[in-house]
Amino acid sequence: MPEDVGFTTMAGARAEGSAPEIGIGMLGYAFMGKAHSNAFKKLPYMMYPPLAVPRLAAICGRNAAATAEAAKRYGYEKTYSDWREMIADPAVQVFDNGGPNDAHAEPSIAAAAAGKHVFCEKPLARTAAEAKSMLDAVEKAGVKHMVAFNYRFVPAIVQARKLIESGALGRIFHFRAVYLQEWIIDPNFPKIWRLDASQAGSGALGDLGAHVIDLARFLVGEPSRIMAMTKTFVEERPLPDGSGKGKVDVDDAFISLMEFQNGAIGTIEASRFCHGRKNYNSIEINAEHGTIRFNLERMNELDVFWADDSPKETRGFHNVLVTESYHPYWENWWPHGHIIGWEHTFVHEFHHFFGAILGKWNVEPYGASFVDGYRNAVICDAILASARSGRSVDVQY
Ligand code: SOE
Repeated sequence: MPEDVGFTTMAGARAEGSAPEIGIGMLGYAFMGKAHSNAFKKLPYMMYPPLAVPRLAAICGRNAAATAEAAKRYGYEKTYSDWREMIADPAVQVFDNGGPNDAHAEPSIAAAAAGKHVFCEKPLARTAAEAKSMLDAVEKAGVKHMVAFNYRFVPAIVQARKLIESGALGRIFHFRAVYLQEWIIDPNFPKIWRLDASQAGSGALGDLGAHVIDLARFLVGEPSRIMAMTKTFVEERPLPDGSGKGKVDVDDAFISLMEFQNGAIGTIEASRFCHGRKNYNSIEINAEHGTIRFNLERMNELDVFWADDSPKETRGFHNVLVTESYHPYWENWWPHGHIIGWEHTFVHEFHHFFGAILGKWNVEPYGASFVDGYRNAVICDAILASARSGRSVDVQY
């Protein structure tokens, strides 16, 4: 069994000798297809020498012309329009599911049964039951599995985790997180798949809320109880094919109270109706010895307040630029202050997954496995149940 190495060991791991190739079968060519492909190409020369070299074996998509264009753009060797054929390709060792939420379960389950390691975008599934079927499949197949909760791989978030793990912050009292965007306030924005429950499962909850739920579990621990409300501000939208209007059956926003097994309490929320908030994933943790605060729109910074800071006359929040060579992952990048971006979290994430595939470490606790994806889905289901009943709901995995 691989050892549970610390984040520093894992982040600094490098190939001894020539690194093996790992064949990638990419499902999807849109936003996540672009983010993942970019990371596959950058990884070998930035996490250098790489543990493994991703071979862009195949990319699959329903639209043959768009898939062919993506293959040319990123350098995939083959294209498929049927994921079943791509999964059968012996050149594919890793099935990377970057498709919409309703395309997560069936292809990932089939890929696991075919002996492929599976990397799946978040949220893992539309419901906890669907997520559980995916977890059962990968565990039965004995393949490695990971969910793309990429914010676990922001250096500032890793640093926050290390501060908590070391005990420096002490007992945690509060977790407070918001993930706010502004892109569907216009009622004429069409009812795309992210606004359709049959395709997405939920709205802001599964798309943005899943991220803050994962960070709550990654930094604080397991929730024990939640109490939530959801809201759909625009209840009808134009259909993408211009054939009329459709009812919006997902949340535009949610707010939830959270109680954790370790006694901490918190609030989380997500909305796509916040003018001026572009990709505002902001968290704050208040603890026994201090407070930490992070904002994705300033992702290289971590604000830290130490209760015992001295002299007390100058006690205040420190704004730490998390870009020193001793900060997580920074030995791979640039001199301090030369900041990195959202795209680089995917490079770190695949470095982590490849190390797990090579047996150097486990996906957990620093990466999110399908167990984390399933637990996340249970919490999302509990939030929707609480919003429907108006009562608190215990979180039971
Ligand atoms: C859209 O809301 C989105 O792309 C999410 O799907 C991603 O997970 C998030 O990282 C950025 O916003």
